[in-house]
Amino acid sequence: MTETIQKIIEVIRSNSSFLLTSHEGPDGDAVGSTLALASFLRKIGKDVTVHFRDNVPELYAFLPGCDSVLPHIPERSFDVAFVLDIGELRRAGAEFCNFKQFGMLINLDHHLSCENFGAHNLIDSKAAATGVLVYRIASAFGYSFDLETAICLYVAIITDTGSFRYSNANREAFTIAGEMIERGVNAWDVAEQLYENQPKKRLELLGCCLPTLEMIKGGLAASVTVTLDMYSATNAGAELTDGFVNYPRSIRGVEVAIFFRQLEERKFKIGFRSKGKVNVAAFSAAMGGGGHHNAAGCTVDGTLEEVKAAVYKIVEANL
Ligand SMILES: [Mn+2]
Repeated sequence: MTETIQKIIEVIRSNSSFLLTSHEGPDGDAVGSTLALASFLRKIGKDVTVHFRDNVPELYAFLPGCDSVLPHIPERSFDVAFVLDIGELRRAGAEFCNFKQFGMLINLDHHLSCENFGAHNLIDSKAAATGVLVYRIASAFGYSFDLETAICLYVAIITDTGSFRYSNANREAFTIAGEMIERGVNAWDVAEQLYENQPKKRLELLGCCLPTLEMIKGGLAASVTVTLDMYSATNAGAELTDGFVNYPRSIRGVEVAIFFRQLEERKFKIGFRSKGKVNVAAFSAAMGGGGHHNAAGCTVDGTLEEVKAAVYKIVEANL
């Protein structure tokens, strides 16, 4: 057990109320790791409040504890706040960042670049998911994993490893997943919830998105775009665009896929995905963003033409 895990366990043992949060636009690891920690802490008798700036995507609504997530932090104090999977504290949202009613902040993360904003920072970029860090803590605590906690941890790992396909799918990820199966998680039930349960309008939105495919640098990179007009045309929202970037990445010869997602008239969220040879965290860092070797992102102001030109320039120069 590392010293940091030892210290975090001491903090858990000696305190009773906990506030947990993760990043805006929560993904499977954000939701899964936070709800796994919430489930573990509740089972050992702690008072736990979970706050996310944004709604939990419908896709993860089946996760135990999802209905207890609060859009606003209650007016009270907490002994300890945990921030999970976040990279930068500001991604927790203004409400959490302005909230000061807790005695200590603990940071659990696996991003390549993560600020050391906590009193304790358990940061390991080799961990496949932040859920892995929650597992290490609960496991070192001596916790016997129950089914609810197990489902949350399994989802954190399966989503952040792309169903065990990405290079971060290491032995520890498989071992923990295997243990969670032993605790009663049914792999097909989870896969069915995550991948065989799409609303029809997601496919309609994908139908608008795919014709925007552009090849860059002789086919080494490829991009697709989703605009606000496409949302109105299909009555679909941004939460349904998860995974769209995998289509350009799936093309033979493409090393880097780029997803332009319009946030406002003159504001785009840019997602980069790599097949592994290229570190796309460097691309997003050049544009003020962050992320991992294989998955990174940033937000850029401008028209689609301006944003594409700026991004393509960086990709052309660095690929
Ligand atoms: Mn993660």
